[in-house]
Amino acid sequence: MKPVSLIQFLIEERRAGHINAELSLLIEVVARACKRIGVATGKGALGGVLGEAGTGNIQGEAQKKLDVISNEILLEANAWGGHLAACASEEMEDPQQIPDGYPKGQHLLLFDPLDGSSNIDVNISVGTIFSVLRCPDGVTEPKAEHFLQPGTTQLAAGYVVYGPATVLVLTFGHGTHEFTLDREVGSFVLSRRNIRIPEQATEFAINMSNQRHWQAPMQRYVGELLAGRTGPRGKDFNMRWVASMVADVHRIVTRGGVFYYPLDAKIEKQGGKLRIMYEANPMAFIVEQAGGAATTGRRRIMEIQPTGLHQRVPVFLGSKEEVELATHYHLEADGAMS
Ligand code: FBP
Repeated sequence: MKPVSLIQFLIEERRAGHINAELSLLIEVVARACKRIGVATGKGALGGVLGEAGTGNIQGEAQKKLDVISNEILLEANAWGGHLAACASEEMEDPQQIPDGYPKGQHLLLFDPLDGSSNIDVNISVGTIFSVLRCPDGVTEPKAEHFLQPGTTQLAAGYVVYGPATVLVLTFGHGTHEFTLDREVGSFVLSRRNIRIPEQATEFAINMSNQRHWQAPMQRYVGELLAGRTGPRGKDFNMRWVASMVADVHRIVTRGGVFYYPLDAKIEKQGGKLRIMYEANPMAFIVEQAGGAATTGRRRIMEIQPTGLHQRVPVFLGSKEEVELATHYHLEADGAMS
């Protein structure tokens, strides 16, 4: 079969009426910026890009040099692209306006420029996660409140994994598709179309070191996974935890499984670990479009009305049967299941 490039795929999506020209061009700009981030991460110690930047972000986290570099690459590429009204990032407190003198577009872009920061210096896969929303009509200087739209209003979502291969996974709400970077040619090529995540799973991903802090329903659910065929589930489960959400989710998009970052006593006050606007919502859209499910353990992530640009939520996502069972245990414990 003749290889289909990302550009050709975007033209097909436009002809199918799934996206408009501006959104198509915006995705091209984001993909090109991610190629540059891939080159920077690939240099490692030789590029002087490892280690701390010496600065902190709005989340109170120490920024890695590559967090800052990736953020700047995405801002610069999208500033002059002409497809955006504004963008927002994990690394910035407030939205970034498009500089005067540059044309503005109808879209809002949110991104986690480098997900899995704790893995950068140890050469484990990291990635970029992004989500695209429509800018409300008549708004010329979008503020944080204009970004606070439920995940169901996303026009596009995607992630890029910088691993042995550089892979882009993308959805516009008409299935989830994978593109692999052909490093010789320098372009993303379609490698899987209309991905389906198996409904059943035998692999789960969770940070087990938090177990003693988990709520009772999570203790019960994971306890049953660990009991395997000797327990009520009657089958064995294997565990994986890369600690880069993009890598853990890409494994699920590739061969099924589930990913959990539940609420626990340590992070209760902040509402969770992962951020709804540029981690949970885009991943939920991608997973749901591939036949999986994504909840907070109690409700569908994409139906949440966000209240803050850097709001955190619990994340349960992946193979439908497992996510629904874990969610059922939480609702049952809450007495919400009559
Ligand atoms: P950032 O690296 O973008 O801050 O993302 C958070 C993250 O690294 C996720 O990628 C990952 O799933 C999780 O935190 C790992 O958490 P922990 O350090 O508790 O294992």
